[in-house]
Amino acid sequence: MEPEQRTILHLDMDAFFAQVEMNDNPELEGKPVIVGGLGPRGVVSTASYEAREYGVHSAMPMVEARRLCPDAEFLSPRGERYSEIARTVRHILQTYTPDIQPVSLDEAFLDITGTLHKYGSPESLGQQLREDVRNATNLTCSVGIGPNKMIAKLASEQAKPDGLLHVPREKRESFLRPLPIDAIWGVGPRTKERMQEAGYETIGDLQDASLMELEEHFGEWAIVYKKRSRGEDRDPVKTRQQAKSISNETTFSEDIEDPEHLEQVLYRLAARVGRRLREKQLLSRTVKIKVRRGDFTTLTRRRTLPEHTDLTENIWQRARDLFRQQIELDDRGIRLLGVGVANLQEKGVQPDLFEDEEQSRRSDVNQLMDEINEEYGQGTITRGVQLRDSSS
Ligand code: TTP
Ligand code: MG
Repeated sequence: MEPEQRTILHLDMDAFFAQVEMNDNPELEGKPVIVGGLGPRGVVSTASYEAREYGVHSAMPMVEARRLCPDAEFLSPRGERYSEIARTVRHILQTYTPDIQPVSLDEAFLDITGTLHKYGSPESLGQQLREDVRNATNLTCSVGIGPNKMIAKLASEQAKPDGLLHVPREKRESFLRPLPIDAIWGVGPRTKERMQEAGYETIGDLQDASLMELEEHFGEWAIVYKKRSRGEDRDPVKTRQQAKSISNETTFSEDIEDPEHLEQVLYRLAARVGRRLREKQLLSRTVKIKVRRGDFTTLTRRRTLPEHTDLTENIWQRARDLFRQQIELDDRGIRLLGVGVANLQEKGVQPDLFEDEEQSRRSDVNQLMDEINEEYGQGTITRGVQLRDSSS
């Protein structure tokens, strides 16, 4: 479906783990319930709305939750049970549309563009769905509906708990206007800080800024923020099949500490991933690295790109940035390195808004390298500049 005509629904269960526990054990009804790791280093998975009033929230250390709300019920998670209920919910979703993108156990996007007519309005479809979920599980959920995934998700957040909010296409700008800048997808804590330093607090501030002004602060990302602030998001609902990722990793025969050596390996992995992307005619927007240390501690870090790409150069640059900025090398050495891409879409689905001369030049070089490597064997040619920092 064309992005201009889509209707997207986002469903998210309310205080999922806690609600399941309360539903399975009526004695917990009305009490603050906190589910999570109960050991000394445990963290909160979720807190019931009663417990949230004491300031308890997901990812908080359990010791702190105990301090804030000592009289709560503290429970360790029952993963099997939550998955069982998640499956029930998934089955209900499938009676509405096959175009479902599960995001986590308790959350999914649905492209309801094609089924809307059966229900009369987005609201009545959403209410029917909430009722079906309620009848099958005895649990409440919240639903957001909008012209794209970003709006739908923000709408379901505002509808919580046990609510529904529909933001029609023509209302999206006014809906976004009062929200804080980090409601925009891709604006994390660090970008938020930078935006605030530049004087932008709300999405409305970004709506009012000129593109040129934004470019001064955010470079290539300005256009992305501008579009997002207006409520534009062309990312389609991706079924599990389409959401697949591509990755390559390598384990060393002995642990490596030398950063330059590691970056060379990182480059080769990025090049292999880029080649596989191009073979499959796919573009990616998320680059991931995986690092396993000598003591088997494993870290993964990911970053989203401003544009879809299949270029080795772009994948490599992000992978290297992640490696340099987020991985601290120490005497444990590195045992395994991996590079991957996710958030894939087929080439040609989206007109490339970000195509420019530099990009097409790189594209030519990549294609040439693929051809040469195909003819003469992998690794025949790699970029001479591969380890030079071309972003600075
Ligand atoms: P969320 O949907 O983020 O949270 P929630 O359902 O508990 O509450 P809300 O009403 O705000 O949607 O996450 C769903 C479940 O995933 C949650 O119940 C527990 C689990 N979870 C974790 O284990 N760790 C986390 O950090 C988060 C955010 C969630
Ligand atoms: Mg939830």
